[in-house]
Amino acid sequence: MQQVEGSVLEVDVAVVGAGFSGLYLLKRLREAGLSVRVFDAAGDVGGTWFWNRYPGARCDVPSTDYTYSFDPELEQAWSWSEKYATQPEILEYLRFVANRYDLRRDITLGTRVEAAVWDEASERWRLRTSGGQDVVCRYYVMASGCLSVPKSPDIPGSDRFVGDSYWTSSWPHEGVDVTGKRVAVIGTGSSGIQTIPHLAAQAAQLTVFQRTPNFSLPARNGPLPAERVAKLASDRPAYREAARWSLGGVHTEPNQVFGVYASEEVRRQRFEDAWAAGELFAILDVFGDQAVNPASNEIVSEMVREKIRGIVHDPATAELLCPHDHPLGSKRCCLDTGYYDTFNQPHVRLVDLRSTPITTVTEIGIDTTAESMGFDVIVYATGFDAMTGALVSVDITGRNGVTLKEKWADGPSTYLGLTAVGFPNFFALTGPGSPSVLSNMAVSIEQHVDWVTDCLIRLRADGFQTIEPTPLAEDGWDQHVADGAAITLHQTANSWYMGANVAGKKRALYPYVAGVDQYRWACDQVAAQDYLGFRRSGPTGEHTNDGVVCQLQPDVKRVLDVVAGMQLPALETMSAPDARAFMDAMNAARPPGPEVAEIVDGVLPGPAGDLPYRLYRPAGTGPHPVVAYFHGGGWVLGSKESDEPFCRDLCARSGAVVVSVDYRHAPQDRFPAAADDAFAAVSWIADNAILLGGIPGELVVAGWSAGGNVATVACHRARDEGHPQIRGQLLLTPATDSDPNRPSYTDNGDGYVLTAPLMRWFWEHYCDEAQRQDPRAAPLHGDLAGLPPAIVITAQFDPLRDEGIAYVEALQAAGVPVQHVSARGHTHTSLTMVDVVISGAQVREEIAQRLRTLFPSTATVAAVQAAGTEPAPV
Ligand code: N01
Repeated sequence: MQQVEGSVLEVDVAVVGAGFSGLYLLKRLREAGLSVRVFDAAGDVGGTWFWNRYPGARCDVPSTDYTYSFDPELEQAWSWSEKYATQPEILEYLRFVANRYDLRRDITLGTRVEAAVWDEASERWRLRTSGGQDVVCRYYVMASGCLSVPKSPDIPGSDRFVGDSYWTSSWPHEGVDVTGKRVAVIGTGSSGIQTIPHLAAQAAQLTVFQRTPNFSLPARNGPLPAERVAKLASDRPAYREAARWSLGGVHTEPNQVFGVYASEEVRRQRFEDAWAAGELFAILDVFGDQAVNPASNEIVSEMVREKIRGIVHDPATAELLCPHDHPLGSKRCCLDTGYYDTFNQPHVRLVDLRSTPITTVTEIGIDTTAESMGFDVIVYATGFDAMTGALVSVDITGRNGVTLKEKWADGPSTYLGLTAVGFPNFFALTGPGSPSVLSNMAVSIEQHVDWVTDCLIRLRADGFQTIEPTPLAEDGWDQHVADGAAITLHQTANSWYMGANVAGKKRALYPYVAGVDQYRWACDQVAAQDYLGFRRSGPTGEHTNDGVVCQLQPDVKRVLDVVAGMQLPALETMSAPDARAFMDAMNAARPPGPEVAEIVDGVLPGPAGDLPYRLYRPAGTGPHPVVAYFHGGGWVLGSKESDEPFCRDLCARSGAVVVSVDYRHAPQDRFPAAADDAFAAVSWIADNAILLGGIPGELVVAGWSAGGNVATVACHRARDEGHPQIRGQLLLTPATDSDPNRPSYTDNGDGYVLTAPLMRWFWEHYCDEAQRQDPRAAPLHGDLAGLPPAIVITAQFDPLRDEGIAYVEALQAAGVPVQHVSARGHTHTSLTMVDVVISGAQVREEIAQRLRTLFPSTATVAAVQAAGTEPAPV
C-alpha cells in the first residue's frame, strides 16, 4: 500500500514517466501487488506524444505494430484509423489505455522528479519532486523516454529574436497558425521533414535551413495496410510473437539477397518494392547486407538519390537534398508526406548551412555567412539529447555518492541496458545498451516492462529486496554492445544514435544493435539462469550469481541460431561422399568473397598423381609473395575451391598469390596421404614461384583446421629435408593434436558447428588410433625447433582452441617466433564466413597484416601498420 507520512510518500516502486512504458509498467506492477507511484512533468499522460505535437507528427512504424500487444481485448477495443497514426490519435490511445485500466489514480502529473538518492542504511531510494513531496521507494524506474530532453540551443542569438520561436519538441497545445507569415525551419531530421510540408501549406514564405540532408521515403499513408491487417486477423498471437522475435520489433522475412552480388534487375526490383511499400523496415532491408557493407548500402543510397532528383525540379536544390555523408540507415531514416515535392513550390527555399552557416539569429531573422533574412516565425527542429539526456537530467545518486552522470561521463555503462553497477534497485527502461530506438519501441517497451516486473516478483518470492549487477556482468555487456556496434555502419555517421549531435557527448553507438530477438534471448537467459550477473540480497541473505551472458560475437550467434533452426543432419551420421555432397550444396549458397585480379585453375604433381589447385592473384603488378594454402574439412571433406571466400579475402587483403591445393582425402586415402601431398605441393609451389607470378623465396604455408594440420606438418618435413625454404606458417584454428580431453573439447564440443563427435569421425576416417600420436598426424608431439615463424589463430568457442594454444606454447618453448591471434567470440568456422560473419573481417584484417610481416617485400609497410594496432596476445 502507498503510505504518506508527513510529506513523505512511501511506495514499493516509483516510476518517472507516464508514456508508453510508464503506463504499462504501472499496470503490471499493480497487478503484481506492488504499490506504485508514477510521476510525469507533463499535464497529461502520453510521454513523447504529449509533447511532440507539431503539425504533421505521426509514428513511423505502422500503427498495426506501434501499439500495445499485452491485452487482446485492448486490441479489439481500439482500432487505428491510418497506416501511420497522427500524434493526436496516438495521444488519444494512451489516454484511452490510462482510463481503461484505471491508471490515473497512481499517476502524479505536472510533477518532475528532480533528484534520487540511494539510502544505503534503509536500502531504499529517496526521491525529491518538484511538487515538494519526498518519496521513499524500494525500486526506482526511469521510464522517461529516449527522446524527451531537447538538445540545448546551440545557435547563437536564438534568444534575441523578437518574432515567434517554436520547438517541435514542445509545440503549443493550442496550435500555431503561420498563415501568410515568413517562416524559417532549422533542422531536417524526422521532425523537420514531417512538419515542413504542413508549414509550407500555410506560410507565405518558408525557408528551410539544412545542415545535413537526410534520407527520407514517402510514407504512402492511408488506410491500414490490408496485408498486415489480414495477417493480424488470421493469427494475432503469432503475428505479435513474430515481432517479439524479430530483428527490429516488426516481423520481416529473412533476406539473403546481398546487394553487391545481386543482378541489376534484382537490385532495381527490390528497391522499387521497398520504395512503394512506404515502410522504414522495407527500405532498410532492400539487401540483407546493406547495414554492414558500405558498397551494398551505396547501391540503395544512390537509388534513393535518383528518386530525389526525379522529384525535385531544380537540379541544384535536388543535389543539396541528396545525402552523401552517411550510409542509409546509419542516421535515422525518415518517412515523409510530400517532403521533397515541397521544394518545388515557389515560396519554399532551401538554405545549405554547409556552404553558408548561420552566423547568428538576430532580432528580425537569421544571418548566414552569405546574407541576412527576415522572418516572423522560427521553428527549431533541432533534436534531442537522446537516450541518456533524460536519465542524467535527474540527479541520480547511487552507492558511495556517485551520480549516474558521473558514472556515465565517459559513455553509458549498463547491464542489459536496464541496470547499472552502483545503482541497486534501479532500472532504466529502453536505456542505452538496449535495442530501444533502433527497434519498434512498442515491442521493446513491453519486453522491458515484463522483464522488470517479473524480476521484482521473483525477488519477492526468493526473499530478496535488492538487486544490482556485478562489475563482471556489466563489463561483459558493454563489450557485447560494442561488438554489435562494430559490425554495422552506424559508427560511420554523425548521428544522435552516436551522441554526435550534442557537444561534448561521448561518441559511441548508444542503442543495442544486435537485434530485438537476440536481446530478448539474453534477458531471458539472465532470468532463467537464476539472474546471472546479478547480486541479490535480503533478510534471508545474499546471493551473487556472477557471469557474462553473451560472449559470442553477435553475428556469430545469429548464424548459429540460423543453423540450429535448419535442423541439419549431423555430418558424422553420413557417409563421406554424402557429407561431401552436402557441404558442396551448402557452399554453393554462400557469398563468393571479394574480387581478386585473377583466378586460375591448374594441376601440380603429387606423390600419387596430379593435385588440382586454384590460384588467386591479387591486383597490382606482380610478382607477389605466395601462400600455399590447404583447405579445411577434417581430411575428409573440401577441395581447392571449398575455402574460396576465405582464399579470395586473404589474397585481397594480404596482396599475396594464394594457391589453394587439393590433397587426397580419407577414408579412400588415409594418413599420411594428405600430409605427403601437402609437402609435395609446397615443394612444387616453391620451385615454380616465378611461373605462378610469385617472388621466389617468399613463401608462407597456410591452412585452416585439418588444412592447418597438413600445412604445419609440411613445414616440419621441409625443415627436416632442408627444402623448400618457408618464410612462415599461417595456421587458422588448426588441428594439432588428437587428444579430445582438453577443456575446449568439453566446453565447445556441441553447438558450435564443429562438434566433438564430428571431430572424432574425422580422426577415425583419417588414421588409426595407433597413428594418432605420430607427429605427422599430431604435430604437437613433434620436434618443433627450427620451424618457420608462425601465426596461429585460435577461436574462443572452438573444440580445437586448447590444442591450438598448446601448439603456440610449444612453438614458443622451442624458440619459434609465434604470433597468436585469439579470436574472441568466434567459433571454428566463423572466421572463414566472409561477408556473412562481419565481425570476422576485423580478425582477417589482422591476420593479413601479420602475414605481410613474414614477407621481406611487404614486411616494412606491414610492420608500420601493425604498430598502429593493438598487438594480439602472444
Ligand atoms: O531530431 P534530429 P528530430 N544548426 O536530431 C539539425 C524520432 N522522431 O527531432 O544532422 C543547424 O533527427 C540537425 O542537423 P545535423 C526519430 O527517432 C520520430 O528530427 O546534426 N541545424 C538535424 O537536421 C528521430 O530520429 C518521429 O547536421 C541543426 C536536425 O536539426 C528523432 O526523434 C518524428 C543544429 C535534428 O534532427 C529525432 O528527430 C519525429 C544547429 N545548431 C522524431 N542542431 C516519428 O515517429 C541540430 N540541427 C515519425
